[in-house]
Amino acid sequence: MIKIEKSITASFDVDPQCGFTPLCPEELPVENGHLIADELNTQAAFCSYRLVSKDCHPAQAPWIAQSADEIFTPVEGHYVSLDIKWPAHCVVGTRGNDLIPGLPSESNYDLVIEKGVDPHKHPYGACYHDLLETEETGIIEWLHQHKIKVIIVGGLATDYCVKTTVIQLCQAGFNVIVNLAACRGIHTDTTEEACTLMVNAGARIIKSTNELELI
Ligand code: VGL
Repeated sequence: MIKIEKSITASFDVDPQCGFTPLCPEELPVENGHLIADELNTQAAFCSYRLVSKDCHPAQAPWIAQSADEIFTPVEGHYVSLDIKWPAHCVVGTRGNDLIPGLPSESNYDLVIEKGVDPHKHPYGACYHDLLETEETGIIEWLHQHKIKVIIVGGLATDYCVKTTVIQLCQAGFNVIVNLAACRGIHTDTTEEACTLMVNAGARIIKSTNELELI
């Protein structure tokens, strides 16, 4: 069991949005991505603050694939700010941008972080607006201001935005716990690789909140 001291612990819901679930099949549906709300709510009960990040993309951007063949191909000429193409997802004002059913409304979170607003940037991690990690979103500072030392993370998708956010938080010096029951990945192989990379960065991985207890 991992002992959790609530006053220094925050819960972080990474991109738990309909655009990453079968509720929006034309976007980036992650298998069972819509089924993580209960476990995210349970992990939040161990924490004194609750944060959520959201992909808030424009409808048009250089990284948006125009056909299925373009998905995962490199974005030419933008190598420092953009890497590969994805289907349009989580566009502001569409259902894909909404939080999945079962989560609190945004106003009930302590911090909401919007990312991917600039069409010339498609960040994965929630701590920086850019892939080179030069432009902070403000989360790290916010967590320090609130005296947070431990962060329990869940969300979508394990192999992209969860992985990168977890590694960024580890590098910023936080004690990070990844709750697998509150995450879903896009592909099995990249999800396994993501778990290795997160552990190597210093994160602890738990199967579910059953492994946590409050002190
Ligand atoms: C994500 C792929 C592309 C994610 C976002 O939230 O994990 N994955 N954009």
